[in-house]
Amino acid sequence: PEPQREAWKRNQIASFTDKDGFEKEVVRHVETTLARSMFNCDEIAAYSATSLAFRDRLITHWNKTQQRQTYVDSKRVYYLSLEFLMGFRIEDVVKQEHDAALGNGGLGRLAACFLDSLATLNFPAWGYGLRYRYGIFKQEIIDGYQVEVPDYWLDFNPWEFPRHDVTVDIQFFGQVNKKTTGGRTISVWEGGEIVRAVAYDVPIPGYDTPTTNNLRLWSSKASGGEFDFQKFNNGDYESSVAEQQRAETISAVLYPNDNLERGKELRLKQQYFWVAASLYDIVRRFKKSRRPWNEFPDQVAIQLNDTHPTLAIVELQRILVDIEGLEWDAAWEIVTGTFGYTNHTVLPEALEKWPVGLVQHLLPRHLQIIYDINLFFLQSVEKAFPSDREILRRVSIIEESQPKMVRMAFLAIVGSHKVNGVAELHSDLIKTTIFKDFVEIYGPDKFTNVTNGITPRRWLHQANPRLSELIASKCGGNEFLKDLTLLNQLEKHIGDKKFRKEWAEIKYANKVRLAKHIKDTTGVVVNPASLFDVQVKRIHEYKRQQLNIFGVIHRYLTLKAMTPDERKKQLPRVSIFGGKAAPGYWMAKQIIHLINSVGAVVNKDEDIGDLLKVIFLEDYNVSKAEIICPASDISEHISTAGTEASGTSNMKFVLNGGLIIGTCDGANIEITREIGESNIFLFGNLSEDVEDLRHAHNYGSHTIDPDLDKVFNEIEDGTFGNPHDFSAMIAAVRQHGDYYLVSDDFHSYIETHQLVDEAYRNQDGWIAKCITSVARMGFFTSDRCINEYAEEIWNVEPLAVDRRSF
Ligand code: 4GP
Repeated sequence: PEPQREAWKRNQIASFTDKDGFEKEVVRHVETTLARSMFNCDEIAAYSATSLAFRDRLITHWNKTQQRQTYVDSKRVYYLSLEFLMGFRIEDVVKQEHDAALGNGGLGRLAACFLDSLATLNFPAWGYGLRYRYGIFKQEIIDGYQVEVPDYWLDFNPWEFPRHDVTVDIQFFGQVNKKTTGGRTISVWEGGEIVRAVAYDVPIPGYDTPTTNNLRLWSSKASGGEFDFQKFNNGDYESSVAEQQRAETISAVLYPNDNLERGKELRLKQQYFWVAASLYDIVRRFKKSRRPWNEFPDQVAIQLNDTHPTLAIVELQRILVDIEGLEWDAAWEIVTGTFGYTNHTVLPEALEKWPVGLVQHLLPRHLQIIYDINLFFLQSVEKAFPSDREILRRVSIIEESQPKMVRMAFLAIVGSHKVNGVAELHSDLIKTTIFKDFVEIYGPDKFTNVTNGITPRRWLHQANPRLSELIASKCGGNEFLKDLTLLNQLEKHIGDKKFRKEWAEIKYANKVRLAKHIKDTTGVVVNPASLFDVQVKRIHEYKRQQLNIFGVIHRYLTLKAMTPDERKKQLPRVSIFGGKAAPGYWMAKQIIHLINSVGAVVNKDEDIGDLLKVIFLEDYNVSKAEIICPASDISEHISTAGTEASGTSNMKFVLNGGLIIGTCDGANIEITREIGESNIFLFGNLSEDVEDLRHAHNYGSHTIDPDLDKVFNEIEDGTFGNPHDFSAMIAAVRQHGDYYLVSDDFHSYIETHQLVDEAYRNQDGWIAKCITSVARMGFFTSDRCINEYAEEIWNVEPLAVDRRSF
């Protein structure tokens, strides 16, 4: 009401236009919310009060954004992802703050960057995920081995808001019965068990805009309330809480696999629980508008982040046909108009398949619908390719294996209007390999590419504030954080000596900071003047940390063979590794063990001193990436060509003024195109040759690179501990066909590292390369990705913001 408006405005949460306003709010929270005095305000209290003060403002913006989006009711984007690898950190006070580690690696971090861009660009968008009680495990290194420790991250999280009033009951198991009502036969899914989904909301603020979107995470809870008092009173305490515990298990833990699927029943339960709750929410919001159903795709775009949410396609078809009473064809047109599917990998072991029997048991009605989707799809294929029986077998959503399997990627393609890969090479590869038949069936237009990107707000401005500030001083202020192509203004300053000097000083300071972190966490002292060579990412054979550590051993042997005088001429290097291995991935764990074993020998070798240090940083995560990326001179993106869909840390390192050594794979190729071949160190075989090489290994003669052979011999001599521990790694190359082409690429890898050394000796030239590269990185902002998705896949517009109303 008008009369109260002014009073309401006065009482509104201060919007912190000045430091004092913020400080007052912090003090207010210490004294009232936390009921303490400033004299007994410890770190935790200071942290809590600071976040609460900030949170107040966030909530105001969030509420207004939501009100406005509801009022305008334009098309919304829903990003469904089982992982959102957020990471939070505010220096010092914030040692208190836990990383929100709800993801494994690239796929989850991409989702987090996308949320940031969606809000910054003012798109009406929601993220939907699961609120895991245990995020990705914490990694400890004990005696050189990875040990997993649970990460219970929900102790105190000021950034989430439980919505106990937003709940959805999710059904599992049961049976399907046919019923006739009004002359129409319908399928009714009955019986089974119900688990309740409770919403927890996390506000996602945009940069330099009041738009604050919502990330909704579902938590599972027993539907029958806290516990069964009846059983409790009967003295059966254990089973009175059993139901609750079983229900809570669904959202208890993030599966710790990256680029690997393991067909566990609980995982399928997670997937259905999450998509059913999210769709219920989305459909409820749509129904409020009372629009006809055929307008659903004009109001709703749902993006499937990998195949994990593919059941959403089936669930929406079920809602429309079984519950809303639409005809099959009309419903299917709505479904396919709504969904888009992003593929993130071509690795066969990562493609999701579920046993038909398991789906039948858990989701009986969904299996029927999947069979019907498949039937109609195969009928259309048969019509188009009448004499080709083979193609039907190849593209069927049901794989006729023992046991029969549901191929989730095929279901995702059939149920979406667009399918995209995440870098040019990868998008081409999916069209010519795993999804080739579907390009024949649907034509090429259904398949597209959106090359990944990263948010410069976090990966430059927050992670590397000094560099961001220096860049701002040359690019006309902070605008570049919203339009990253403005970085190109840096190029005209390359000749400016003072600028280059400042640039180099910032890099050095960042290296000092990382050196301190290394000292604090490993006890090893490294010289910040050395070349810092970094490979941090999930440990995986295809990412080839083994190639890196074999290269390090080669360097060590080369240095050992030198005279002291020769050694003096060598460039000191620190090889830094970090990354988690999936707990069940034995070979990846052996790789970690080898890296640590090499470090243990090299780091205390007095002949070598500073010339080579080998560091394994424990528990690599988003917060640590923010310390590591700004401190890197060269980073390694050395996957076997054709295996890394895109990679995004390659972009983070270059944007932070580091160069990269890499294969012609994923986004490395586009990075090269943008920054120029002379600013990147490429090596190794090309993707088009990989198949032939593998074939030759298995069916022709396979000779191991002689330098690599020497490395293997040294390991086998016991230089780095019990050789038996590493025999499988060596055998993978020597005896088992060297699937990842370690030997084929070894020589060119070593040679290219020599070029890196030479280039680094010319510091002026090196800095010029770094600045040029940063200047040309504008393309790799996630803002560009989101605009491409919006235009090509979602058909949504941003919602203009009126700042005065905030
Ligand atoms: C990852 C890819 O391995 C990585 O190349 C890509 O940059 C990232 O997705 C984001 O698109 N894939 C996975 C996975 O994490 O589990 O498939």
